[in-house]
Amino acid sequence: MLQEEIINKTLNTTLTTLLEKIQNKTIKVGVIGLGYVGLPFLVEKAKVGLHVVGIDRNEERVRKVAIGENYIEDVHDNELKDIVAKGLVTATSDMSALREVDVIVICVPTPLDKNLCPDLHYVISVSHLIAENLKVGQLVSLESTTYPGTTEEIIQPILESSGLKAGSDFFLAHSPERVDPGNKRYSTHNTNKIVGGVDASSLKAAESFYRLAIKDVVPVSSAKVAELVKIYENTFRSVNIALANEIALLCDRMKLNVWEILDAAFTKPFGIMPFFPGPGVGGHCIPIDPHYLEWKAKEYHFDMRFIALAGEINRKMPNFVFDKITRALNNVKKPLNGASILMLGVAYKSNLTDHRESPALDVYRLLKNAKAEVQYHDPKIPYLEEFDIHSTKLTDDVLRASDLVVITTNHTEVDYQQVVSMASLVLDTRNATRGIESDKIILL
Ligand code: SAJ
Repeated sequence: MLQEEIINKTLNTTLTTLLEKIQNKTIKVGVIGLGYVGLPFLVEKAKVGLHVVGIDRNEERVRKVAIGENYIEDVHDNELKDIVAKGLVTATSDMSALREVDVIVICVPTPLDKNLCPDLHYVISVSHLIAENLKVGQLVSLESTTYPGTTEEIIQPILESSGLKAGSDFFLAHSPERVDPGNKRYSTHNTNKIVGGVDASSLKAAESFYRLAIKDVVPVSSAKVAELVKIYENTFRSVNIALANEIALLCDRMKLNVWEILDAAFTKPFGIMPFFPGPGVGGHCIPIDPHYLEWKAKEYHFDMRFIALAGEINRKMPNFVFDKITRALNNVKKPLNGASILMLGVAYKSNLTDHRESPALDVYRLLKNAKAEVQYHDPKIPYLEEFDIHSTKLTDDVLRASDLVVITTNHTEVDYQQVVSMASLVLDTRNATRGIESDKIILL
């Protein structure tokens, strides 16, 4: 038999062996990173009967997962308890556990550094640890959102430093997470999933794996394509949110109600999609991911101006809110210095307990620096470690004592009618008071 045929035969054997294990669900899965992407992913895979080991360097997370104690909002407590009780889930901080699995899924953060440049140190360090434990026949899939080229240009060489070859000895793919925190309709299971491999065999292996727990899998021609698809999705949101914010800035000057304009525009039954202004853009995705693409594009001497402009507009919204607060107090002859201000909501978006990158924190900083007396109430966030402050109980007295109430997150459980009745002035940056008539309300 020719050398070529021997290689192909081995290749096919390695791939077919993995595909068979996937199809008969005897594979074991390792999920690295047990955060808002990794833990829901782990649960979905265990729910279809796969044995999954959760791996995280955070011992507290490992301890909680090992005993089935949930800490992620989008995971149902009972589901995690149930799969742990069934013996389908274990957890460890020891990366050598990777030697026992067939599929390795990377769900670690991909943040920006202080200069808005990609910070891949989590991905890189995890890739080196995987390379130390990599075995023939394993599939490695990156879920973390990143710039096109990361899987092939960064991860693949690190993994191949093990001496194993991607596409023949092991398989490598990118399948971007599409988690929408707080979304009650779309979960990991019923959100269609993009999958791209570094080669045809890797795509075949990854597609087969993802189909076990996700209804619709969308294969694309490469890992790079899959990476760009996800970044485009988030850029689409960032740019459209920025457009809504820019219209709000113009309406402020034109003394027009931006919410009335947008509500009317969204009555159009086609060719438009609702986006709204706000105090800024928070979360771990929209303010961050598009800048991964902006950075990569420069390598091709290309300026992603929409991304830069959208980021600039969205980042200046907290200052715009601060400016509105200053003007509102000035109109009632109250200096900002010493004014008692109650901020309603610090989560980055409604009905979540997550306040990472929240624009409300920027507004709080600006008010503190201006020596206002600021407190906050957020029914979902009892304590802010960044400022070592606790959420104030929302009472009529607290509302009456405030010179201004600023609504920065529109949690649905807050009684905005009561807020408007008791407060003397309300700046509403989220149109949470929609339908309430009062001259106390100032809209963004
Ligand atoms: N925001 C606005 N106006 C809008 C929409 C959002 O100001 O019209 C603000 C929100 O208040 C929040 C920020 O933008 O502070 C981001 O909100 P988001 O819902 O766009 O982003 P995430 O990070 O909660 O979740 C998103 C997913 N959201 C949706 O698709 C609705 C999706 O883009 C990704 O699947 C996910 O990030 C991710 O993981 O990339």
